[in-house]
Amino acid sequence: MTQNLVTSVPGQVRAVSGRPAAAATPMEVWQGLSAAVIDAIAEDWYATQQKYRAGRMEHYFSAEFLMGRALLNNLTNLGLVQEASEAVEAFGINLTDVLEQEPDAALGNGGLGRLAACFLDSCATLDLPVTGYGILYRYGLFKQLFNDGFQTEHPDPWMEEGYPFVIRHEEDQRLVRYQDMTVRAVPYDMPITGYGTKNVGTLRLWKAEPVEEFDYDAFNSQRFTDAIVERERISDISRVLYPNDTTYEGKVLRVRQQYFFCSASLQEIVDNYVQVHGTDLRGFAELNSIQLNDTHPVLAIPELMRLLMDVHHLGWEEAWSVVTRTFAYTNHTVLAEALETWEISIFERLFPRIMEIVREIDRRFRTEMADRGIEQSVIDYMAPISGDKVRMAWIACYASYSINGVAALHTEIIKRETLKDWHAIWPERFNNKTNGVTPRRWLRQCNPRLSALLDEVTGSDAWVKDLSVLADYTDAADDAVLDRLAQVKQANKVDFAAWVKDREGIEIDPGAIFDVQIKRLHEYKRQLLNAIYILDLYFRMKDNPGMEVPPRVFIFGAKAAPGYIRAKGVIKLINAVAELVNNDPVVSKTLKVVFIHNYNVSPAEHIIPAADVSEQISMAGKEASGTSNMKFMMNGALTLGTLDGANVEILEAVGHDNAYIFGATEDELPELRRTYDPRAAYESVPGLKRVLDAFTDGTLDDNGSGWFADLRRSLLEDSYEPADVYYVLGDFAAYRTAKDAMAADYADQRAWARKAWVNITRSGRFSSDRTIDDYAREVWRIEPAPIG
Ligand code: GLG
Repeated sequence: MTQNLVTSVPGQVRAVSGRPAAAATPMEVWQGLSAAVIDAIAEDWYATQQKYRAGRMEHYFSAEFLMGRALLNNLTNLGLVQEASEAVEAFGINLTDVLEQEPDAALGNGGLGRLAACFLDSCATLDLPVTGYGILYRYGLFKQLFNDGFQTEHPDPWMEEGYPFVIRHEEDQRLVRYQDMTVRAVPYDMPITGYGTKNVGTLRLWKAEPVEEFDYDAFNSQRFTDAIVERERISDISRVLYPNDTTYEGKVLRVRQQYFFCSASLQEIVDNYVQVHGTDLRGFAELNSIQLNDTHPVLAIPELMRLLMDVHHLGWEEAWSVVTRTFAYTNHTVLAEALETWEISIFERLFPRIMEIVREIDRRFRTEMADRGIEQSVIDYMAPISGDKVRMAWIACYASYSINGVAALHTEIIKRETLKDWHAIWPERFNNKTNGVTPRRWLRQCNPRLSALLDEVTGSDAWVKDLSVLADYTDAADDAVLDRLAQVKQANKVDFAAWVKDREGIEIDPGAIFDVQIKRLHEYKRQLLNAIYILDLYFRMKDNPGMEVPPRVFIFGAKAAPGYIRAKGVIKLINAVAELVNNDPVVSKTLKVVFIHNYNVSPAEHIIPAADVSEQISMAGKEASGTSNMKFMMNGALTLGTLDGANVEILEAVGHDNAYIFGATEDELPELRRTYDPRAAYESVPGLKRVLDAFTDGTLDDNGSGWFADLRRSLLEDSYEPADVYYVLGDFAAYRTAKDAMAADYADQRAWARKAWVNITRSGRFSSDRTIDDYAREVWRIEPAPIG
């Protein structure tokens, strides 16, 4: 590092604001401080890129990177928090206020996008030669507001005021050609600092721009609009992130987006290979591997074929041999609607050459399978093309050398069901990589009090780079440490209560149990089950005013895809329950319901350190992994969950005494479902009838939308799908028992703190450093390349 921040920041602030640092706005100070951070890492960043280019590299292709804020993360990683604080205090502003100026880079929907961000952090920290590639969306995930309890969506122009953490590299631009347009792809690079290392990794995000600024002739002949329209059509490609977590729409534009970043990234990777290693592309796969984060980047497979054959003149077999040793595919969900398929007509229209290659892949696939003696019906099912559709997941499975799920149970399910035909033929391609989260952002940075306690108990900050060391301290906690842990949680809850008051206008009691469910709103995640519990508890308290109920705050955060009406119905319902509970003069003394609007990475950093209970209640078999479950565990919240996704492994790590597990298991469900009658549950499980009737009897107001009646019907009546597909009523009784018991256990603060401590110290295997180490050794075959 060339300079100290205290000396460099004032100049940067002056350069950004055009006035003395002391006269600058907090936003300008944020800009200046951020620029000073870039200045501090520039040499190392360049050196890292040069070093990585020379050897074997991994490229992480993802349509989403849910990065959140960058400044504090970088200061934390570089050990510059204190220095930055002094630097800005010198002209009379405190660091917290500066940090609050930063918009979230919300270039992702949920788990999949945030996982990509955690992975980049781990790759940088482990000095691994990995680069992320994606799209520089001008608008990130929509901003959520509530209007009468209904979700409304608003644009998120996150970099409109300037964003110092992406740097435009005009010189590295590429042309991406479609049948109907040619587009300039201009890369913007974001530095990815690691903790306690000089290496700085890169996330390269492509922006779509017209090849020419605008049509000057059209403009000159007064056709102003014509000149602008074409320009805008091109800018559309990187304009918005699709706001669907697991289902998809807006087809042509979405396919354009996917091809856009795949083509630009591959052109660059291939050119780099030629520059460094020469023109014989047959060696490409020895030096490059590409991870496909779900099916969104699968167009990279035919695109690499095209580049190798049409530009670099390899024959089909040679090119196919390179391609099938280059790609690895991660599946993130078993929900059928997320396995992308696209109309052939879209491909024909956008890129006929790519379609021609897909057809040839399909033809050869069919021949190869027939030679293997596979039955025709199975071949038809597995083939890349079926009917008028191209099946992206099937192309990925055919062309990839590695196929992985994201938690042990999920990988078993894809082997057994979702991708069973591929597993039957190529079992060796399948492997599990249980997800992880970065302990830098999700512990070190968001929970300074707990971090300080861990430093003290373990005698150093080594856990930040190797979270597994905490396991040695599970038994090291005496009562004094446990009491300290309880104090840390309490102090975090006090901070959080103030944050909630400020942001949502609701008073909550820091002495209450903070019970939290934060994740995308989806039926399978069963926020509805949680709402039903709250409503039932409300009625139980109304019936029985003397009932001993530990004070609780139920906290939600969730966005629903704008077109997913039933999910929006659940949001409205939870807000209506909040209305009812929070305004009841008696019940509200004990219970509060808070729906945090616009849930995102930054709110999560406030919520998670303050949580006592982590709700992970998806129907077993549906949540591929979950990652908030890991963040909560690391911060000492106890899991209330089903045996789904990574919850299974969390339970393995902490034991039954330190988690609250309930509900039907994945292997029990098929049998249970055969005879399941939700109406019988409604009639016979005490309390259920009253709760479901309250949806429609005037107790809760859906403002005439009819949405609550729809929710009730979805649980009780067969329509186009069977009633209660997600087994909400089936699991309700077990959920209530577990949740009541959990709340009662909270009274013994020391016993609770001990459980929390076990969770924290056993969270090592859920660090994304462990996940990335597994990928690096078993899939990517790359080595650390420290710059010194
Ligand atoms: C998915 C799944 C989550 C998973 C995440 C990251 O729904 O269970 O944790 O990816 O692998 N589509 C997703 O967001």
